[in-house]
Amino acid sequence: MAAAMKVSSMNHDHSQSLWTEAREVFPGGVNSPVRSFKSVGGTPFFVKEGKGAFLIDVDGNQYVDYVLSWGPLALGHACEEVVQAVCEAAARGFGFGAPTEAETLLARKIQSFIPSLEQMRFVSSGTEATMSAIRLARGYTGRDLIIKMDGCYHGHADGLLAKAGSGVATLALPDSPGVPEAVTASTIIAAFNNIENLREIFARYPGEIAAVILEPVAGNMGVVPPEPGYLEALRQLTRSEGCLLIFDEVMTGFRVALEGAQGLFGITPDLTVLGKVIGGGLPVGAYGGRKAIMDHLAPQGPVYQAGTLSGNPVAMTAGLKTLELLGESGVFEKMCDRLTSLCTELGELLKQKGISYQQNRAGTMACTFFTEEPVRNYEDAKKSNTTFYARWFHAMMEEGVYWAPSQFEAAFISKAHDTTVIERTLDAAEKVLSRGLDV
Ligand code: HOZ
Repeated sequence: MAAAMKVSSMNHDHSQSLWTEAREVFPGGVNSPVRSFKSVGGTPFFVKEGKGAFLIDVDGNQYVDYVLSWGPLALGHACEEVVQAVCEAAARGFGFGAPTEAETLLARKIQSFIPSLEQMRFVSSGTEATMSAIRLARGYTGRDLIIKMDGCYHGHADGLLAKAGSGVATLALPDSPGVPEAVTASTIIAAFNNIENLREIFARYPGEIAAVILEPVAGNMGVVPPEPGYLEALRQLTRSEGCLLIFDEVMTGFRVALEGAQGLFGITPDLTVLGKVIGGGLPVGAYGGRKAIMDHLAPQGPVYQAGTLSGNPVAMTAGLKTLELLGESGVFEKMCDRLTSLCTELGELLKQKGISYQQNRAGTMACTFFTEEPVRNYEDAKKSNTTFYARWFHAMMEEGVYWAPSQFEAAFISKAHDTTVIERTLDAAEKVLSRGLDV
């Protein structure tokens, strides 16, 4: 694919040389697979800094950033108030491996938006949080099996790497080698947005399912919202089967609504997993839910989980300041409005050019699929034209707009994406589409 790419009019010399060196020290040149541009071709740029809605690479090229560190930067890059709060916290010490008030302050802030987390536990990543939530669900119910949805991604813990989205979908990998069959044998795959499929699975394994885990709005097969009634039926079914419902809101938390997908759709899960925005760009994950369930966690109960960096005070501070600013009156609504108008106008431009597309959006995350049919699940998402997506991605990057380097990821907006930034994005799209892209 890289060979078919138009030669860039931007200078990328410095990025090129850093890439050459990075490939010597890191497998595939990166520390997380989707960053490698493998599915869209070409060489990733190396970032020098981020400012508001923009990324600046080491060659001085500027991009409107719709990746935003894969979601966490809801206020944009290097938001002054967050930087200041983080510097003050860092000056007091980087971490102590002992309790600090910052943990409780962030927990209380999260509860003020998402009250179903009666108790929570902070960890350092979304992967760690989902993995721990699953262990807790098994420990609580005394059952082993879990159900996950085809194309949902819950981090790279062994048992959750079956039919996963995100990088696994981007690279079209089969289930990962290195994961023992005995582990994935405890994971049952269901189709997203298909309640009948779930009923069949429950009928096959009565009394054996510990939990159903899903992204309530899928974000790692591109963005795919739940069909009306799906989450309600899922809630009812899991309750009647005596198993836990786990919402992985690592992506949707503080993205589809301040109250998360659970607030938006009015469905209360038993456990919730959070990450990304709650760390404001620093590494934080969390899982939590009803006290009666959380009480099973050590040291209160027997289910073990621990972490040297858990609740790190600098990361807690970044998350707290981010949530405080994001929760200010009108901020989130404005972000949603701007993304809606970007999607609408972008849709108009694509329509004018006769390009088939589907646009899925939820709050401050969205995804354009290049396909004629609605995208309701991973099977649908896989039908979209990924070759065209790669062309679109590169052409837009040439015009200074950076979407995710994969069809199977979301685009995010931040508070810093003002109307000028949106117009700049639309101008870039107009130029790219007028020049023409082969479908
Ligand atoms: N799984 C992340 C996106 N959904 C990738 C994060 C990264 O590569 O930084």
